[in-house]
This record gives sequence, structure tokens and C-alpha cells, in this order.
Amino acid sequence: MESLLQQIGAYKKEISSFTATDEKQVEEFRIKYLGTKGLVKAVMGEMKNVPTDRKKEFGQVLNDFKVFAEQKYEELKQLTDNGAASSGQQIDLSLPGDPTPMGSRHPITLMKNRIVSIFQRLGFAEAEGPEIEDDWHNFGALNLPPHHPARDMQDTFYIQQNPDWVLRTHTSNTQIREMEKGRLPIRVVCPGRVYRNETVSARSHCFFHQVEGLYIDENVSFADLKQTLYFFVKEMYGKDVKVRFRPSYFPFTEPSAEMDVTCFICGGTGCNICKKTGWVEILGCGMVHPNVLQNCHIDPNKYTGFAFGMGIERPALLKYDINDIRLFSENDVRFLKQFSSAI
Ligand code: 2NL
Repeated sequence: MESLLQQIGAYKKEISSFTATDEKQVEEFRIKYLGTKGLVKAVMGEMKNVPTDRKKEFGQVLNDFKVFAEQKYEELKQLTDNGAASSGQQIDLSLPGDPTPMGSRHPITLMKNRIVSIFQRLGFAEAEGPEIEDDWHNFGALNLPPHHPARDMQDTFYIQQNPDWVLRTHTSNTQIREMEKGRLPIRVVCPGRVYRNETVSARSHCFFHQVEGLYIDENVSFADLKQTLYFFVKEMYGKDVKVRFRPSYFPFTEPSAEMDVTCFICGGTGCNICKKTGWVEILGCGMVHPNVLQNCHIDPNKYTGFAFGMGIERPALLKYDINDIRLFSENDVRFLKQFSSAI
């Protein structure tokens, strides 16, 4: 009986030092120790030769030995199992990983970048400002008198906790802040999101995007305004488009104008986009009102300037042939992934 105990001790040592580097060796271990003709079974078979008074003692020893071998087997399996080994499947570590899907730029961003980069080539810098703005920077400084219809509670989102704050209704607040800095001359384009209290539909939304521009220096004239915007239009819509200015009115510019281009959909022959007129309005502009300069501590006798503003949604709708403005803010990936991320 003592020799059996010795034998078990020797097997345990053997098992302890057993190593396996692949599944095949693990299987060899299983067959040698745990298989139907394995050593554990053989040792168990010795039970019948154990005298009755020592059966309890040997039962314990043999069972411990079995558990010991089984535990080692589990350990070996774990070490060589890379997740697929147990299902008999080999993982090819040289395969490339699953690709991470590439995002793409939002169509509004693409259009904004196009517009801004044209003006950057003329020496305009890009500036951004806050979307929550005080009454002065959104209205007062822009020569909008206290009871001007643009200030109407109906059209503007006022902040409940502080009625002096509004969600900006245009990006002019950014230009006002640039002028207040007192560094002249100024050449900036200010893109961003603006808010109007309007019913959301396929054609209008309660928030949308604009690019405004401002140029202030000595001797800036309406001729500079026209040439700057001519350049913009040729770069944006092509060399063949024609341009016309119509007199208009904004409280913050004098004189004011709106600029039309020959319809880039039908080429001027008349379609639904240009309502059969052959022209589409693309922006508003004018010479900065002297009151606005004064409000920003700029001497209107020394400095003059021009400003302009345009929406981004409409040109984006036309360029990408989109028929519902709400698609821009729904973040449906099926919509978003259709746009190239070039710029
Ligand atoms: C439009 C017309 C315009 C401006 C914006 C402006 C800003 C300052 C001073 C003077 Cl700080 N003017 N901005 C001027 C004329 C027109 O926007 O149709 N926007 C979508």
C-alpha cells in the first residue's frame, strides 16, 4: 500500500511540472491522466486491493489525486485556449482588424468651409462668438431701436432667467465684439448658428447657420464691397454667373443692398428655384452704419466699412439636392454618411 502512495506522489510531481504550448499537448495530457485508459483510472482501480480498515484513508487520497489532475487539465486548457481553440477554430493573427467606420463632415460644415475659405484667401480671418448674447451685442449696438420688430418676443428666444439675454438672431454679435476690441483695420468672417422663433417645417427652422463678414479700414468704399463680393460669387458659383445689386434696407447698414446671382440651377432661363425670374438672392450687404461704428467706439469720420451676411442652409440644400431643412439637424447617419469629408 505504501508503494501506491509513493506512486501517486510521483505522478503528482510529474503533473505539476507538465507544460503545454498547444492544444495537442493538452490533449496528450488528458489521454495520459484522465482518459479511459489513463493513470487516474488505473490508480482508482487499486481501491479494490486496499484493506477495508484503510479504505476511507485511500478513498480520500485517490480522490484528491483525481481532482489534482483535473485542475491541472483545466489550467492547461486555459493557458493554450485563445478563445477559439476550444471550438477547434484557429485565429489568424495576421488578418487585419475590423475597420473603424470613418465619419464624414456635416453638409453645413462643408458649405461653411467653402464660403469661409474663399474670404480667407482675400485676407479675412475667421472669428467666432457666443450663441447666448446680451441685448446690446445682439440688438442695441446694431442700431436696432428699442421697438424694432426684430426684437419682438414673438421672433426671438429670450432666456427665461434673464430677459437681457437672447439666443443670437444673427452672427453680427461676433463682429460687434471684434470692433469693441479696438484693433483696426478689421477683416473677419463670422460663421455660426443663429436662432429665430419660427415654426419648424421643411423650409424653415428655429435654428440655422450664417456667415457674416466685416471689413473696416480708412477709405473702404462701396466699390470695395462690390469687388469683394464679385470675387466670392465667381469662386463659389463659377466664372459665368452674373450678379446684380438691388437697393434694400437693414438698420445696421447704409446704404444697404441685396445681391442676386443668375440662377445656377437653370442658368437663367427660369425654373422653380428662381421662381422663373432667372435670379436667386444669395446675400444682404451694405456700408456699416455710422451709428454702429460709434457704438463700438470707432470714429466714423476716420473709418468706414462694409458688411454682408448670408445663410448657409439654402445653398447647401441646392448644392446637395436636399428637399427638407430638418434633415440637417436630425443626425440620421444614413443622411450624414452621404457627404464627402473633403474640406
Ligand atoms: C442677410 C443680411 C447682413 C450685415 C448682415 C452687419 C454686421 C455689423 C454691422 C453691419 Cl456688426 N452689418 N451685418 C449687414 C448687412 C446684411 O445680413 O441677409 N443675412 C442672412
